[in-house]
Amino acid sequence: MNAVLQPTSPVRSTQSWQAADSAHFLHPFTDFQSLARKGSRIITRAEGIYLWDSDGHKLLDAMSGLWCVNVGYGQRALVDAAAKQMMELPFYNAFFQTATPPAIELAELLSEVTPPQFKHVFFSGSGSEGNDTVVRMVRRYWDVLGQPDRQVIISRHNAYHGSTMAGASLGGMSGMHAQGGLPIPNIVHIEQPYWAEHGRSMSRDEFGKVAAGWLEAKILEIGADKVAAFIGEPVQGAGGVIIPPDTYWPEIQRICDQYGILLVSDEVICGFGRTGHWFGCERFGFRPDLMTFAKGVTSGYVPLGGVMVGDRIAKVLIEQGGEFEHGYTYSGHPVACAVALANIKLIREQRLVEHVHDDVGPYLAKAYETLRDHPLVGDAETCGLMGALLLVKDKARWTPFDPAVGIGMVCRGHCFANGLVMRAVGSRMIIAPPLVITRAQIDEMMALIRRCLDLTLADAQREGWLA
Ligand code: PXG
Repeated sequence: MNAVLQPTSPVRSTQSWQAADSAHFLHPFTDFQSLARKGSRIITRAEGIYLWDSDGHKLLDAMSGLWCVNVGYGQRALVDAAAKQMMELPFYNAFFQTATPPAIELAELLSEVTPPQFKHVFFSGSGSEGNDTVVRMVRRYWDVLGQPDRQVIISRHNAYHGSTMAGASLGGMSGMHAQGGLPIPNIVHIEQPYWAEHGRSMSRDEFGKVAAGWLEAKILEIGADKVAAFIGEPVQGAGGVIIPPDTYWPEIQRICDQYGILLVSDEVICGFGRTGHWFGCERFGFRPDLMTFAKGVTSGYVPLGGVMVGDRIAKVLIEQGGEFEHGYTYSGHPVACAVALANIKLIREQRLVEHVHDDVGPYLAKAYETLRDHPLVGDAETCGLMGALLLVKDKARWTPFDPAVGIGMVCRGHCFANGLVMRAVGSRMIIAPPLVITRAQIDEMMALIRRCLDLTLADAQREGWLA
């Protein structure tokens, strides 16, 4: 790993950063007053899989920033690619019959590393924008084909597809829908394939088919001639690393095929090696018509997103569509594309997808198995380099804690205090570490996780939360 920069001493004190932060910076998904009382943790530098805060504390970043720093921090090749491109051509657009070399080369490379039906890409600046493009493109496709009534896009409860109007509408987060008049029309949701919540009376495999059947039921309820597409994350990330049974996606594919409905895989988290395959749809064996990506495409070094457009749709839009009236200033931003090129080349050269598939993915899976003996852990599961722990009050029956306890946030507090970044989604503790993580670093992470679970258990015993 290259060290890009030597540690620099912070120019301001933590207190001064925090005061300016709460005076001026409205953070995403944040209760502003409550954060102002506590003060932000200021992250000042990073290297490999570690972060340092403004007080000099070192943290193992088991969330890869926000599911994105796949190649780890401090990769010189990405920094050099950005600097070189900024000197040569920091920006030019792709609107009026122009293009730039990095955008063209990235489009070419993406068609190589994605499944064979993808030969075209539409670039955006983020995953949310990518999903806005999905909504526009899916509806345009059916318009061009003379089926304008095919408007409805089916998604899932507890899905996350971003925070723009379309992204948040596709997503199934009730808190988001409660603010701002969402979802927009013609987006509906079915239940998620979460076995622990909906399927424990069945085997996982049986449940996978039942959960996919909810899509068929919804299509029949709406009328197949009104349904445009189904969208899903191969593994739901922000929803709590919900790993579907292996029977789920093939059955979803069968249903989409049967009714002629477009299938969209939101690969913003699962793409670029996270599951031990280049893309999550390859792990789960389905063949999407569109694939949203962001995050791992640049390992988060600069913002970039987009949509891979499968042949079925590309052919119609190119041959019959005329002008597609949609695009962003930064569609194909040359600096972002140059960084993505360097990132994807690095993933290939360092064989990071194979590293996850053959080595650290199975190693993490075994390590997670051992957590099943912990008194707080109801379930422990992984998929590639994503992992989830379900914290329960009663192991035998998986009785949940009183939500007022906020057991996940208690555990997360211990993680931060002990040098580990883990995320809590309700009572699920989740991880998605950089793909460059080694076995020794997984051992280190597991020791931290166990310590934090022990501390959380001690709290639960002392406070009477187990009663
Ligand atoms: N699709 C998926 C599957 C995502 O996970 C987006 C789209 C939106 O991407 P942008 O780049 O617009 O943020 C995401 C983003 C969390 C968390 O709390 C997850 C995301 C974003 C913010 C927080 O786990 N995923």
